[in-house]
Amino acid sequence: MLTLYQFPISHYCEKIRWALDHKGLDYRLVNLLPGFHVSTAKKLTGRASVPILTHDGKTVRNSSDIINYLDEAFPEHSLTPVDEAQKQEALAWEKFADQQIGAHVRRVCYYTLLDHPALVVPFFTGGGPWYGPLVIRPLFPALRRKMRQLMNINAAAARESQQQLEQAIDKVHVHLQDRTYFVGDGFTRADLAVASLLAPLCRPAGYGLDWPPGYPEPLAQFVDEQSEKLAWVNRVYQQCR
Ligand SMILES: N[C@@H](CCC(=O)N[C@@H](CS)C(=O)NCC(=O)O)C(=O)O
Repeated sequence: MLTLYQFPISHYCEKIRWALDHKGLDYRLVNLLPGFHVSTAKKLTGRASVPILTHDGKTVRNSSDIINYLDEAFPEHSLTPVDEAQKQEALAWEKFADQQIGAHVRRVCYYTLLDHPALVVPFFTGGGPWYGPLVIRPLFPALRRKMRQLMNINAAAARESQQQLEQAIDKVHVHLQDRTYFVGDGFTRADLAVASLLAPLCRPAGYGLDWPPGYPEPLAQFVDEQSEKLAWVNRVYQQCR
């Protein structure tokens, strides 16, 4: 039995949902409540972060290690190219997404969204235990303080992350100008990683969240400015998710 411990809103967890779906695997989702996730996650891995995958007595954390595990345990519909040069290229793009996109998207989004509890609390509690909203709503101010501290969410850091993201989105845009996929001529973990980690900016239906029709400012303006260069994210979600 495959079990994914996750947050529905987390784009690193979306990487794994997509990988599992791409392989057509049956799995159980355990949606954790932010803050309360720490005890479950630490019991499983000794660390606080999700996604965490358990399978037949084995526990794997960290999204790229989970994809490695899935490709070894379930080689059909592999996300890792067989050709060694293409494999290294796909892994390099995935690392780029994990390091140059993931945390910056999270900081830029939360910088705006944490000021809008009515928007963000349903993201934190949807699909979780029934008591989630009852617990998270009154604790939200404390949770928000902790998140801002842990993820360095403030105006200066958000501005810096926005600049880093602009560069990363440009790099992706240039690379994809004359090709459909990042590596070779098929969908790989490179496409999956970059698209899922950028997805919160694009709100694609396949992500599984009940996105709002638009974002509040200042996030709305940033998303709007980048929308042309991000059009491929929605395209890859429509075609491959
Ligand atoms: N490098 C990790 C990053 C995972 C990550 O940042 N997870 C966030 C959610 S997006 C998390 O669990 N944050 C809560 C915490 O660390 O306590 C991966 O690829 O899995």
